[in-house]
Amino acid sequence: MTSSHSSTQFSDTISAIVEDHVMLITINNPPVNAISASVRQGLMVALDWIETSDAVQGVVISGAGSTFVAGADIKEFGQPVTEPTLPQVTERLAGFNKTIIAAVNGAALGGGAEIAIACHGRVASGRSSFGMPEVKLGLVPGAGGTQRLPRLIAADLALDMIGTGRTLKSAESLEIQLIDELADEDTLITRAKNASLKPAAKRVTPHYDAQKFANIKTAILRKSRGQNAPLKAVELVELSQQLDLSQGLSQERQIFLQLRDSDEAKALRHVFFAERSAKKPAMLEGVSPKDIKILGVVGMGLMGSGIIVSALNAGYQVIGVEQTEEAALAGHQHILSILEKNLQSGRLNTDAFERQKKALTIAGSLESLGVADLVIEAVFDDFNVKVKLFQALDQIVRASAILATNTSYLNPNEIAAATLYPQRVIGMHFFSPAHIMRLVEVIHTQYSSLEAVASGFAVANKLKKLPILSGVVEGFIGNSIFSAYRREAEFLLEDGAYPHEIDAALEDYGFAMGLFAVYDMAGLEIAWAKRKREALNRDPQLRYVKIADQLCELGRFGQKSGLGWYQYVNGKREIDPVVTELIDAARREKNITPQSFTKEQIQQRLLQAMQTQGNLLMQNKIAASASDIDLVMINGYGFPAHKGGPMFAGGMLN
Ligand code: 3H9
Repeated sequence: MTSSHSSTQFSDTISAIVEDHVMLITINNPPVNAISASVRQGLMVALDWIETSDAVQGVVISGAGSTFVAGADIKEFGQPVTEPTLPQVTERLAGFNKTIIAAVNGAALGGGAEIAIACHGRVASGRSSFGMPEVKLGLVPGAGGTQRLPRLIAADLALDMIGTGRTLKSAESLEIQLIDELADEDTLITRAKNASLKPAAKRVTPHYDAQKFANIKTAILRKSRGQNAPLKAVELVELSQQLDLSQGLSQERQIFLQLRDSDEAKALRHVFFAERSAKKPAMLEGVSPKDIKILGVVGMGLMGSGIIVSALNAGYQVIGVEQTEEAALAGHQHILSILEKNLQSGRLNTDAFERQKKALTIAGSLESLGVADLVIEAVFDDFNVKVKLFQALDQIVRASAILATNTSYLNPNEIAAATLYPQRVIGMHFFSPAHIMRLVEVIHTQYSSLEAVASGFAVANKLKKLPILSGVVEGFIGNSIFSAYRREAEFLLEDGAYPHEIDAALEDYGFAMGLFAVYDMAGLEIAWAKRKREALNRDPQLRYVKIADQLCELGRFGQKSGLGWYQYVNGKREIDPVVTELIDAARREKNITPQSFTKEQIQQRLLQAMQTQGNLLMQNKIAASASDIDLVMINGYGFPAHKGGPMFAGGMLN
């Protein structure tokens, strides 16, 4: 411990200052004040000191910078536990003989929220937020959260926070009495200091709504899809209602330690760090993006409207263009209906709603795009249509503007080559519905300038998306891996597994829905049309499964027609003997003796297909890393995050 005139340093990350008999402890561990060993040690030393000091009558704990504390240091989770542990720290805070108030200046997440609720009171600024996101890391709160939170707020509300990991803004935290006072940023510390000089308020465990608790529990269990952490979270919150605090805390510790070393937690930690590293692609190191203020979106169908809604949300001025005034008006109506829904659900307040409406201009011709800094096209996925559009834009937009194509399957190299300035052409492959799905593949063509790519990447980030860089290959990263996966699933059909068996294996693995059920839901005709276009160029030597084509020839286009890979009786999915017979006939035709497959064998073959394609994409420098591939498959194709993605699951990263 070192001491200057007024401030004391208890460890590298914990400093304190005493004023008017109150010690203000500041946790300063940039960038997010994660609770590393130095934070835990420093807090304990500070508490030792305060315990014996007559000069200190109250204590305030706050965080330096804009975060209170973002939780335990996730980087330490792979390593042996070192003392003092966080549960020891929170226990000490909770039982401390002087009043300790948390001055919550920003996000209090995980262990950060646990520190705050172990204190004897909480004063928070409008910038604060509270959450226990441990389930998203395959964990449960491990420093008292599962036991103290349901004693502080109603148990149903605690279950919702702990079981879903959702974060609450300051107003909601106040409403449910998770915090005692809301203060302006400049009076936060003073108000907390005053509170610390009063005796800690006696709390009565709040009454909770048993029916609501049961409903929340059911929803959490239904969404868990093979994940263990949410089940354990529910179990621990239930225990908080049955055991005394110390028994509950010891159960929590035991379960936390088991989960911490589980495959699920390792996989989700991988995803956490994969997302952070995807934000800083090596290819764009040191490259500054252009300043993009006005976005143009051509095509206001489902995809274009979704992109426009995201762009309005991010604060851009947006010009939406359709071919005719009529189509533009229809697109406008659709966008307004999404904004209105957001207003009704409270996602937008009235000011933001009005601002977003004003930020959108609609036009029935391209001329208005002369002022746009970036134009994203979301028109019909046809080469000639897109090239004609980009050539027209070449005559309208400024030379400095960037043109992005949202194509899924066309070759952006060829689109770029047909334009005046190929270096300004990139791909921005959004996923539908674009205002909801996070993934955006940002495509660098062979001509794209790094500045153009960096600009597309920065815009996607500003839209609060997850941009992943991809080189040019058919289907980019996602659809190219998805094709390999789909192809293997169809081989499996011929080799002996039926659609419902493959779907059951996928759902067992953690997918929300099996592949064939998803096909039926999305409709089979678009992929059929694509296969027909490609038929002429198909290598006859390659194995081709024609069952999907035969289904379409029979008019079985999926759920909407009541028939697809399954039959739908009163909306319920059922095995269809007609499909079974088609599959059996395909096997006979190729002289394949069907084998029987276990769930694990099916899962293994499908994973292997994804991994092989993933490795190829890395060798060909289409994907920058295995973790980027994992993020694409998790965020665009429903791969279960708690398995870490296909590359992680295949041991390519651990
Ligand atoms: C826990 O608390 C368990 C306890 O219950 C029990 C223990 C016994 N640790 O996201 P960003 C890094 S589990 C280590 O890009 P933003 C991150 O890697 C924990 N590092 O910024 C990145 O580093 P780099 C429960 C962390 O502004 C940098 O900080 N808590 C941690 O978009 C910036 O992060 C959580 O799950 C951490 N806990 O978002 C909260 N957090 O620059 C996890 C961040 O080297 N964190 N880093 O790439 C978050 O949700 C966001 O980071 C936050 C800021 C909202 C705080």
